[in-house]
Amino acid sequence: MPVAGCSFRFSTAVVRRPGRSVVRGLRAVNRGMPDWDRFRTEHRAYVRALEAAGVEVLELGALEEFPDSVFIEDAALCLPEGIVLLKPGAPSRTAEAGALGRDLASLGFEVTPGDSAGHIDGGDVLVTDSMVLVGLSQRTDRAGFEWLKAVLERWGYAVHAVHTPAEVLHFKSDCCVLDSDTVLASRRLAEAPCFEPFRVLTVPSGEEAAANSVRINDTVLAPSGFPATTDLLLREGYAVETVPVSQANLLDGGLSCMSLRWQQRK
Ligand code: CIR
Repeated sequence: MPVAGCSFRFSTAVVRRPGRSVVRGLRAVNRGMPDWDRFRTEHRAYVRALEAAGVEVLELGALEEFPDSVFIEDAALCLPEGIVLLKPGAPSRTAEAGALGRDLASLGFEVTPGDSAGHIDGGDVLVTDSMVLVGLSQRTDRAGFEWLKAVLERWGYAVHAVHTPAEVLHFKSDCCVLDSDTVLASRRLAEAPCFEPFRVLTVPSGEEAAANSVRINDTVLAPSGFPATTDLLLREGYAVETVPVSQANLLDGGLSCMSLRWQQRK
């Protein structure tokens, strides 16, 4: 059952180290090859930022056979009530969830198998304090949504399907939770009816990628290189830590997708 703060108060995060194969990760448009050393350096900075925000970070080993497995958020959903494996929609990523399930089980976590007939990526699942919004997208279909809805309703969550614009890979590529009542979103999502109950801060034009920020406890981690968004967040009273994600960006990844974050029950 969702409780106030459950969408940004976290005790635990799981990340996966990038393998050398990450440079072959999927991308919609080729904007240059990621640099492996830079990717690794940026990933380490990301882990340090998570720790500084107050979560315990559990680091899983690299999976060379899955170039995109550093984008771990797409393969599972972690909530205080339990961990659900998902069913990533890209054919090269579908089996990532099984590998993640084995890793999580070896850490002692119980997981609900991702046995949906459809597909669903974690990047399309926005957990807020009052509801879970699932973006139907290139990676998440109606069957995947219906399956996750049935799982989460058993845990007391209200789950709604929303539309992800065709040019946006994942719903959360373009939005994030800032607090119980507020989301940050790109202009193309900001006016979506799904955000009606929320106060929406719109990312300044030209900085759309900064909508993929992530609030963790009292800090908003925002991608570096988007000064107008950082200023907006500071003006609104949020504590902001900027984190470089230039190499993940080349693979359509950002801050939210490189960790699973949740409040573990004692
Ligand atoms: C992919 O296309 O699946 C990866 N290259 C990027 C995934 C980013 N995940 C996310 O935004 N949730």
